[in-house]
Amino acid sequence: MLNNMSKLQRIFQRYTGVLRSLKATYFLHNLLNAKRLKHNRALYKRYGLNKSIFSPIGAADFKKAPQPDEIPWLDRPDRKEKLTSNATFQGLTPEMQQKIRQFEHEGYLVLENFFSQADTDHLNQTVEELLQNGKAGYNFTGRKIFNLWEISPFARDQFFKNPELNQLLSFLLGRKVVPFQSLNFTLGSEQRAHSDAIHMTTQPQGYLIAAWIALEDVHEGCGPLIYYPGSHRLPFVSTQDYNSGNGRFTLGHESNKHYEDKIEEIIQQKGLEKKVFLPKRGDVLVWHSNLIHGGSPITTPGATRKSMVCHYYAEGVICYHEMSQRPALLS
Ligand SMILES: O=C(O)CCC(=O)C(=O)O
Repeated sequence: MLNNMSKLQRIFQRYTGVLRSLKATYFLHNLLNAKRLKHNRALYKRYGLNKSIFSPIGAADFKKAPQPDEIPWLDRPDRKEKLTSNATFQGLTPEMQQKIRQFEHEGYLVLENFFSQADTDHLNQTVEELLQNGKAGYNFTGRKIFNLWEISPFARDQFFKNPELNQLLSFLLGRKVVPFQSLNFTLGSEQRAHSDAIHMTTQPQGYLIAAWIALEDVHEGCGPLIYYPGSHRLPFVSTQDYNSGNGRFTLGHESNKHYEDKIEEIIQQKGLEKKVFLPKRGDVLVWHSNLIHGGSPITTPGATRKSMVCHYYAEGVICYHEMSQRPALLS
C-alpha cells in the first residue's frame, strides 16, 4: 500500500495537467494521507482554526496576527539581547557567533567546507546511479529531484538529517526542526526570485528554514543561487497580496507567475541588493524562510550545478503550502 502511494506521488510530481489546479484533488490526497495530518487537529485548535484538517488552508484563514512571543526567537523585537545572553550562543566560537548574528541581521549564513569531498563525491555518484537506473527522476519542473533521501539512506543520514546541521537549524528557529523535503539539482534551477514562505508556510509565521549544499564548486555561468540580504525582514507575502486567481474550488493557473512578478516589484521598489552565491563544494548556505532568493540564468551551455537543498519545518506549528493552499504532509 505504502509503495503504491509513493508511486502515485511520484507520478503526480511529474504531472502538470488540470488536476493540479483543483482543490478537490488535494482534498482527496489529504484524505489518503490522513495519518500524516492528524497532528493538525490539536494545532488547529491551539491556533483558533475552525476547519477540517483535510480542507484547503491559507493565510486568509488566520485572522489574528500571532503574538510576538509565538514567532521564532530570532525574529522577535528583543532578539539581539536574547541572543547575546543565550548560554549556548556564549559557548560557541566567535566565528560561529558572527555567522549566527549575520543570520539574525541579514537572513542567511554560510558554513564553509561543512561537507567533505568524500561525502559530496559519494552523493554525486548516488544521484547519477539513481537517475540512470530510473529509481530517481526530475519532477514537472525538469530540474528538481524530489526527496532523494527517501531512496538513499546516505543522502538521508549524512545530509538531510545530518545531526550537526539539524542541531544548528533547531537553534536558529528556537524549536526542534522536522526535516520536511529535499531537492537535488544537477543543473541550476533558474527559478525566479521568491521566498520559501509562499511555498512552505507556517502559523505562526517564520518556522521554516533551508540549507543549500554545494555538491561541486559553483561558477558564474552555471546558474548560481542569488539572494537578497535583509529581505527576510520585509512583510511575508501571501496569496492575499497579489492576483493569485484562486477561486473557491480552483487554484489560479498563473498564481506562481503573478507571485514572482510581485516579488520582482518589491525588489525594485525597495532597491534590494542582490548577492550571487559562488561556493566551493561542501559549503552550505542557510537561509531564513522569508529571505528572497532564486536561481540565476545558466549562461554557460551544458554547465552543471550539482546541489541539494533541504527544507525544515519546526515542531509544534501549523505547516502548510500557501501557494497551493494545502496542509503539509509531514512524515
Ligand atoms: O537551487 C536553486 O537554484 C533554487 C532553490 C530554491 O529556490 C529553493 O529551494 O527554495
